[in-house]
Amino acid sequence: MKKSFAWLLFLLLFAGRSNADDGYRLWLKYDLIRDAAKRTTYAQSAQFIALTGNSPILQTAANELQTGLQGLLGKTIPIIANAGNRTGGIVLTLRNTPDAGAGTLNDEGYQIEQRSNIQISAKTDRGVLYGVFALLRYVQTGQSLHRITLTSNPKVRYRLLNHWDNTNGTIERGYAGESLWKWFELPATVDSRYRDYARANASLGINGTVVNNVNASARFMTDEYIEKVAALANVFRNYGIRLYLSIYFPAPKTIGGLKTADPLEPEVKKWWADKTKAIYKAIPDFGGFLVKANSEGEPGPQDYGRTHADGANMLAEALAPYDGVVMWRAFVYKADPKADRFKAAYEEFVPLDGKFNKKVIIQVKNGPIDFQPREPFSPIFGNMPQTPLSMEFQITQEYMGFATHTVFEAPLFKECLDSDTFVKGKGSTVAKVVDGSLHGYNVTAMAGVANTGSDRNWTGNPMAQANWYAFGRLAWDHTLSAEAIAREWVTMSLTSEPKSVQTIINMLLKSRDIYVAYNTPLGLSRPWTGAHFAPEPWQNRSSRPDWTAIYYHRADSAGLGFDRTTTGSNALAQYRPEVQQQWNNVETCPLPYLLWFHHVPWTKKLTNGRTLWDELCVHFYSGADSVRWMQQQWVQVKPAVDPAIFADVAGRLSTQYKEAIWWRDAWVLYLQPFARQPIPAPFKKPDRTLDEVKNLVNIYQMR
Ligand code: BDP
Repeated sequence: MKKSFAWLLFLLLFAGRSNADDGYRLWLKYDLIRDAAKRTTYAQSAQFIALTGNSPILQTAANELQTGLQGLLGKTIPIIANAGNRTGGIVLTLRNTPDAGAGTLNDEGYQIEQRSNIQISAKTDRGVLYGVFALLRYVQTGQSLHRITLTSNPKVRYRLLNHWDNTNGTIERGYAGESLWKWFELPATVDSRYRDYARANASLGINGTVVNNVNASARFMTDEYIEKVAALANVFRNYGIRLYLSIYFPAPKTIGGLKTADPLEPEVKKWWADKTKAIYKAIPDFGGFLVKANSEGEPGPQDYGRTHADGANMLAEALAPYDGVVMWRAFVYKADPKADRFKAAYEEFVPLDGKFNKKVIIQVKNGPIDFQPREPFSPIFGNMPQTPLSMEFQITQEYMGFATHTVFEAPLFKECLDSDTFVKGKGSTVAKVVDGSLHGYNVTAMAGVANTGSDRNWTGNPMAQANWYAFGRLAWDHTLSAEAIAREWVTMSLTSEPKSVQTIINMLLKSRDIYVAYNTPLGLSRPWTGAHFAPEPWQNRSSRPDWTAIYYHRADSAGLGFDRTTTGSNALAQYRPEVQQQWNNVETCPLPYLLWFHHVPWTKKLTNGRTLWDELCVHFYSGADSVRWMQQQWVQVKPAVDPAIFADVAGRLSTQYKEAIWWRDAWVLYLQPFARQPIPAPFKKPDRTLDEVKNLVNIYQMR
């Protein structure tokens, strides 16, 4: 009896929702706060919303505040033009001069203070908008507004999503449906979802979006497509989001009719200058260009004997009359059987330090290879002191189980950002390189490859919304902890019931290590080929060696792992001595990075006393078992989360479990003949053969 009363109370307080939740509202749910006392307290501070100043973004800010509070408090708060002598409201104010009290703010920062009114002030309307979302977050996460004082500035200037979306509606490495952009309908028909996309991003502080794939179509430079993207930009603008385009480097040839795309040719320069002018005519706040050049078969300046700097600078000159930037990607590697792909980007880019136009930012993936579940930080960070470097993270789970596996990426992002490059002594973290504080760059950026698509809930797996959220929050403030971010997201998106919140946070925080354990433990990488989903550690055939799996793990009868010390490729030499010291000794190298840097004998005793083979088995088996644990955790929160979301995630977790076992079996059965060791107790031999697993994968790869 007692128990059922407690449940009733709980349902009233936390779970009172009438409709199944389809996940569309993301973290901006604004469901009524069930606790009437709390509601009254908030309402006392929010009797009106006063707007001083006028701009479309300020208007957006006031409307967002009104909508949010309407949902949370269940009452319409009037928007008035001027607070006059009134008290007890929320005042949105632009303060342009530092002496007006906003001296500690940068252009997009905000300050929230409670005096007779709650003042949300900023130097720009975007700052006010971010302040509004911060205030709403406060209320959504149950914090008191009483005497609130909050000042926050974004730590990097350009905070962008990168969409790998194509003109035909597909998304490269997208797992949540089709592209959000309906190119066939644009510009005449403007889907209301574009606005919802913009507000979700603005609520995190994201201020730019590259709408098309880095493997770019030249069509985006045609008048037809410029008109289409301009229609998107018109929607995004009201939320402070600028639109950027990926470019196809030979566009002057393919659509411009020129004989060359050589960046030093005057006619090519002129073509880009004219094109840029046309884009700015249609999109006055256009953000700039993102470029993948001489990378994975994409053409670029090297095709004409020119450098990345020649190419990037030519585009920067085209952008010179405008407030736009060039984001030039450092994701390059050549098909050289003798080379170590790990070293390629550094070798091509570090010598160009100091040679780039000041409008150029070099966009570097977090790791030296390619968005692996765990990689050491890219050695480029810290080694180009005269060039602004942007961080590129991958939010979409290309290498992390697509939209099926639950993997919370904040710990991965943080691990990289908090890594110490030692370039200016201890504490020279990657984050300090990226936010410009280490080398004094004032052009700073962070990009995340988006995981959004046309699925109703945006990200396919409802839990993957947390990764979009985490990227945005960290792009604003990389000092936030993964736990704090998880807490915000869970509370706003899934439930506010304290025990369930904690259970889900625990599950999220462990999920990445669990994935790594069954997928690529101890520093293994790229056990996939084509589809990047199913295990194929046996893959040894491809048009290029670095597109096989055996290139990366190097399993043989002697051991496992890629020797990147002086006896091997010596990629470690690209890091500072302090970093080398952490990783170059097989006896002391931290286990998560071991096989990134060493070819380790199967029976070698590791720092924890186990042999390499036994340790691998522990990871594969306990990793797969931990997915069971995640399932159990999820079952416990069932009463506290929406039934539709519960069922969706539960289904995905059960597939994840099946696939984790598949990964475990594939690795163990493939590696065992090299290791010639028994599977250690208490683990049981897989109940299928290697051929059976291979067959499963073959079927998976069939069309
Ligand atoms: C790889 C992806 C490929 C991308 C490439 C890139 O498999 O689809 O085009 O990265 O970042 O991981 O350019």
